[in-house]
Amino acid sequence: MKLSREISDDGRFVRQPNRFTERLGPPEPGRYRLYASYACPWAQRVLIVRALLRLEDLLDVTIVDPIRDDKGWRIPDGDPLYLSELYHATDPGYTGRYTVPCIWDTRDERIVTNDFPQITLDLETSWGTSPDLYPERLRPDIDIMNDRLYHGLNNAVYEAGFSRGQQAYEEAVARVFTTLDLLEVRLAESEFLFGTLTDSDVRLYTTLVRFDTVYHGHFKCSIRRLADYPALWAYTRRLYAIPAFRDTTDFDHIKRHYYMTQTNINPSRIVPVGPELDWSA
Ligand SMILES: N[C@@H](CCC(=O)N[C@@H](CS)C(=O)NCC(=O)O)C(=O)O
Repeated sequence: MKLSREISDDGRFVRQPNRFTERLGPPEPGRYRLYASYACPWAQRVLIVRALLRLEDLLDVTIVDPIRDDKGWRIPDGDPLYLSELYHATDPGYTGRYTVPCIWDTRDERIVTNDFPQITLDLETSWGTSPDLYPERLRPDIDIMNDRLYHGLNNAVYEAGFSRGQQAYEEAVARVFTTLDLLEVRLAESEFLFGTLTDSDVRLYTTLVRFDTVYHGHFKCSIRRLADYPALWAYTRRLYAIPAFRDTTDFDHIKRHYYMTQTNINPSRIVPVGPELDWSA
């Protein structure tokens, strides 16, 4: 893992920029392939949107092995065997981390995008619009919400977990719980963030569903559990009941990935047995 390059002098985790940021053109059956991991919250967003919009026939998918080795994500029985090969085929000089999600163009043999915040928006606006996950009238509000979710929660849990300084860690954790406290108030009064299911709910879900299982322990976001927030816990289980969310949530991949791959945080690679959570309740 080349993560050390993304640690600032004061121990903060500063995520690398996304290297491939081309916008997705219109769908062409058989042309594009999504590389994703069930473990990864950024990749699960795309898997959920693909399922909600019923894009299975338009966007092929390859799920990588949950445990990364020193060559990065491995593709079970794949040709190529490693995701890195796609990155180098696209940019021979690429030196960053080889990340999911990314979309491979099988015709031109190159990665079109690994720009995870834009991928779902492109699918929602030009690949499938039913249900409308990015309604025109809500777009400014969704954009603001997504930005808050990213800095306050989606990325903040990583900033807490990957930080190498006490102060950096504490600052990130404080941000995580301030955000959860605010969301608890909002979701006590509303079924979804905007009354109707949108892109923002997808982004919030993929962090919440991992919270008690990996972020609470492994990333030390442990002031409270998700289960201690009645409205957020009910909201997450409500989304889990939707097949597109449930069928793309794989706790075995999630646990094995975080605990066995991020060995700087968990050198023993032991995967905890708990927590016991009743997702069907
Ligand atoms: N593209 C973003 C976010 C996507 C991302 O971080 N994906 C993770 C999995 S959750 C990944 O593929 N990591 C590969 C690595 O760290 O080597 C980034 O460059 O940081």
